[in-house]
Amino acid sequence: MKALLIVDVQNDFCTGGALATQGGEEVAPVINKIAHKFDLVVASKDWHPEETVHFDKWPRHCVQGTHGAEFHTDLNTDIIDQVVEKGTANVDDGYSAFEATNLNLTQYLKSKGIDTVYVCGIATDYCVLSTALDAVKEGFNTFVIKDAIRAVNLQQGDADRAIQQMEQEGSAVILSSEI
Ligand code: VGL
Repeated sequence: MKALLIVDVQNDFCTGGALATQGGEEVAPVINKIAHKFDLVVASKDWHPEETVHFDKWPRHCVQGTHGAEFHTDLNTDIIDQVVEKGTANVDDGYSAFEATNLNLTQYLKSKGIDTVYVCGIATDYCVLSTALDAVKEGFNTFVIKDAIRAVNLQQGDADRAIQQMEQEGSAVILSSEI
């Protein structure tokens, strides 16, 4: 059984947002198109408190209950079975969807019989990276969908380095057309 893990397709990571990636919203139509191929669809939200050490490193973004923290309107939310919230603590970054605080993601996926996960969303070099690395560590067969991710790219090449690291640590990187 396989699950799609949609990471942080939220306004603040898309064009015009507080921490915009280039063309972040372009992942949405790709995700909408493939969602029916999965037994389960989980979407994470970066869901920060007003004050967090995370904002010492990053512009304020995805504050709980704000417009910036909502899913981008291009993402069809009808496809989502379960939303998970992460980054909710004020003492850490909470990049990975496996750090969700509203449920234990590993237990939830295993309870649904999921053994394989496909990771997509934003951002390639932070939350997608952490989620894919954790998925492998938690024992899931892990795929990353290369045309359904976008990077922050603080330094040129960050996206490529993240993809290389995901591959080195056990994820397979594929295109949505290969699913
Ligand atoms: C993210 C940078 C800061 C992400 C979150 O969703 O990848 N990146 N906070």
